[in-house]
Amino acid sequence: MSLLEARSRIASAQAITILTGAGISADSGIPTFRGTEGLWRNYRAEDLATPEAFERNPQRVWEWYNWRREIIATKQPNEAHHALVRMEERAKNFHLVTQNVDGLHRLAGSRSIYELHGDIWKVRCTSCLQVTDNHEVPLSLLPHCHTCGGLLRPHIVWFGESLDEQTLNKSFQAVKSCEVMVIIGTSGLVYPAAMLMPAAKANGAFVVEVNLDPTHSSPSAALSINGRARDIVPLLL
Ligand code: BJW
Ligand code: ZN
Repeated sequence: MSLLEARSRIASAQAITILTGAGISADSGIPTFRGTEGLWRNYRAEDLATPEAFERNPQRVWEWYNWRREIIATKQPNEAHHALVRMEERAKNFHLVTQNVDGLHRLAGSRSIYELHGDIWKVRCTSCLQVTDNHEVPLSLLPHCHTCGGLLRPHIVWFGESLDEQTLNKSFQAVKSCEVMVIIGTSGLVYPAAMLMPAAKANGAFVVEVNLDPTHSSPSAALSINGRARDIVPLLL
C-alpha cells in the first residue's frame, strides 16, 4: 500500500473519519503525554489527571492546568490541522474525533468535531455542574462558580471518569460508517478511544495511520506512515 493509493482512496471516499491525538498538536509546540518529551515523564498522571487528585489538592491540579493553558494560549494550528479543514470541505461525510483538549481543530476551522476528552477552555462547576467557556490565563488557583459559588474544575475527562455518552456514541457511529479512517498522532493506549480503530476495521474501513513512530496499531493499519503530522497530513490530500 502506497501513499499514492491512500491519497486516491481519500479523494474518492464518500465518508471519512479522522482520529487525532496529542501528536498532531506536537507540531504546534504543545507537549504530548507519553514518550521522551511527554508530560507524564515529569508529572504522575494519578497526581493530576484523576478526580481523586482534584479532591486531594485542587490547587495543585489547577496550577498544572494553568501552566498548560498558558502554553496552549500561545499556539496556533499547524499545516496538519489546516489540511484536515480542506479534507472536510471536499468530503461528503466527514467527522473529526479528537482526544485533544487544546481547541486547535476548532481554531483551524474544522466543523464536525467530537472532543472525546473535553476542552481545556471550559470549566465545570463541581456543585451545579454548569459548563462555561473560560479563557482566563491564569485562572485563580481555587476558581468559583458565579452562579452557585461551587468550586470549578477543568471540563476535562480524567482517568476513571466516563466520557460524554453522546459524544462517544457519535464517534463510534462515525468510525463504523466511514470508508476511510485516518489516525493521526495518537499512541492508541487510552480507552475507550483505543476501541475506535478496531470498530472501523470491523466495518471494513480502510485505515491509514500517521505517527512519528510505529504504534501497536500500526500492524493493523492498511498503511502506516512514520513522519511528522504537519509534513504527512497535507500529502494525503
Ligand atoms: C507524533 C508527533 C508528530 C508525537 N507527528 N505524531 C480498558 C482497558 C484498560 C484500561 C481501561 C479500559 N477502559 C478504561 C480504562 C482506564 C483508562 C485507560 O484507558 N487507561 C489506559 C492508560 C490503560 N481510561 C479511562 O479512565 C477513561 N474513562 C473510562 O473509560 O471510563 C469508564 C471506565 C472507567 C474506569 C475503568 C473502566 C471504565 C478516561 C480516559 C481519559 C483520558 N484523559 C487524558 C488526560 C486528560 C488530561 C488533560 O489533557 O488535561 O487524555 S489521558 C491523556 O491520554 C489525554 C489524551 O487525550 C490521551 C491520549 O493520549 P494521546 O493523544 O494518544 O497522546 P500520547 O502522548 O500518548 O501519544 C502521542 C503520539 O503522537 C505518540 O504515538 C507519538 O509517537 C506521536 N507523535 N509527535 C505525528 N509531530
Ligand atoms: Zn455552580
